[in-house]
Amino acid sequence: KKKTIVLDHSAMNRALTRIAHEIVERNKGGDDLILVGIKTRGVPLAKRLQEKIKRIEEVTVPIGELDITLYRDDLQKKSPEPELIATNIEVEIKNKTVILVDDVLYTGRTVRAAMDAVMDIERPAQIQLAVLIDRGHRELPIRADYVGKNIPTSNEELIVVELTEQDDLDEVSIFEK
Ligand code: 3GP
Ligand code: 5GP
Ligand code: MG
Repeated sequence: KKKTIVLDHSAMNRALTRIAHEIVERNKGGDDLILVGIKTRGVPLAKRLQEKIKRIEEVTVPIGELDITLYRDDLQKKSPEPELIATNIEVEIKNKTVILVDDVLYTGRTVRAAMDAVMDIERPAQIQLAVLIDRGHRELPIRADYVGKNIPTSNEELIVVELTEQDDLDEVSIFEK
């Protein structure tokens, strides 16, 4: 049962454009940044931010990927901690600012696992977090530096994020589980 569309293509694009501007403003440009997408949908979002930052600053920020397991076999029950499956970060992160990118921020456990994965590689200067949607319900002291849209949800609701790179359209909607 679809409840509502919370972001359509234009709204999503505007939110990502704003985040790209916020990233270069906060970091005084695009140098010394690395965008790290959390699979799956964090990866195309990181790519879109890379393109937008390139248009604003004329620098190509390198991209990496983290694959962190689905830790819920059905999406209603909580179970073990999310775990890292694979990293693909080809660039040196020492003394760089790593910007983690994910579609939805919920309990914060995925981001915690992602921060561990980054720190296991090397010590970055900073880690920042960009998410398209913050749906609340944090279980750890984690917050995003850049948020496309805050959507207060109940635990019975589900945010569905569709991106043209993987789905047939750009849309974020809320469903009843
Ligand atoms: P993603 O590839 O966009 O990250 O985790 C697998 C997919 O299931 C995710 O796709 C995410 O969109 C979706 N999903 C919906 N609700 C949840 C949830 O509560 N936890 C996790 N891990 N994924 C969820
Ligand atoms: P967390 O670890 O913060 O609980 O959940 C974050 C991860 O789980 C993100 O990678 C995100 O894809 C996924 N996730 C959690 N809740 C939702 C949701 O309601 N919708 C979608 N699309 N993904 C979610
Ligand atoms: Mg995700």
